[in-house]
Amino acid sequence: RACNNESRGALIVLEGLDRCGKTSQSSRLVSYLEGLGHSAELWRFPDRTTRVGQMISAYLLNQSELDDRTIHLLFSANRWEKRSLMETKLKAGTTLIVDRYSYSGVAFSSAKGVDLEWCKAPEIGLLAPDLVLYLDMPPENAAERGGYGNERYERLEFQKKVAQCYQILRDPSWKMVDACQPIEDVQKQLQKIVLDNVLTCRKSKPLSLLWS
Ligand code: NYM
Repeated sequence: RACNNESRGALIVLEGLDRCGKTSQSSRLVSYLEGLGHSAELWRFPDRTTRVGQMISAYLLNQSELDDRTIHLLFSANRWEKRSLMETKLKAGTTLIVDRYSYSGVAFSSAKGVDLEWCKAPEIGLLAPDLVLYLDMPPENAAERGGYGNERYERLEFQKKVAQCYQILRDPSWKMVDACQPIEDVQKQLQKIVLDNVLTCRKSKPLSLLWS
């Protein structure tokens, strides 16, 4: 019933620090929506499967060095290369649950000291999410969760800066969810917010563009 002529899919983004639970919550949300008969897909950025994504992956694994602005533009290009498919899917009625998006792009690069407005510029014109869910967790707690792997950025001091940058980007429409709660409780809260959003994403509510 979700895929009738009246409805389009919702663009729903999960954001937060590394290790806050975004990835497992995102895949649970997709299962939840599918269980209710909605068409839904799990997307993530960076999408490491493309050629740009492979360059990003090598950088994150410390197998290559790139200037801060260069890697920023690659992350952005990785979103641009998926933009038209994203629009097609949404218009066809599929809801996209997206694990990280432009806000990660701006927060992580500006945490390195790159100017915030400069960071936003290449994101202008990408599809704006219908809903941003921020999984809120103090950097110290995130760091304790199974520890960090070996990827770039997985250091407590840097994550504290990223948290500050997210605070600057945050706007009143973001839904903040306390990610320190048990995983089932976080999921229940997310499910309610997401379902409400999916049900209101009619075609009469057009897609908008970043940054609005
Ligand atoms: N990251 C992610 C960025 O620096 N810029 C971006 O635009 C995006 C989407 O990549 N530490 C960072 C955040 C993460 C890392 O993400 C890889 P993940 O979710 O661990 O694959």
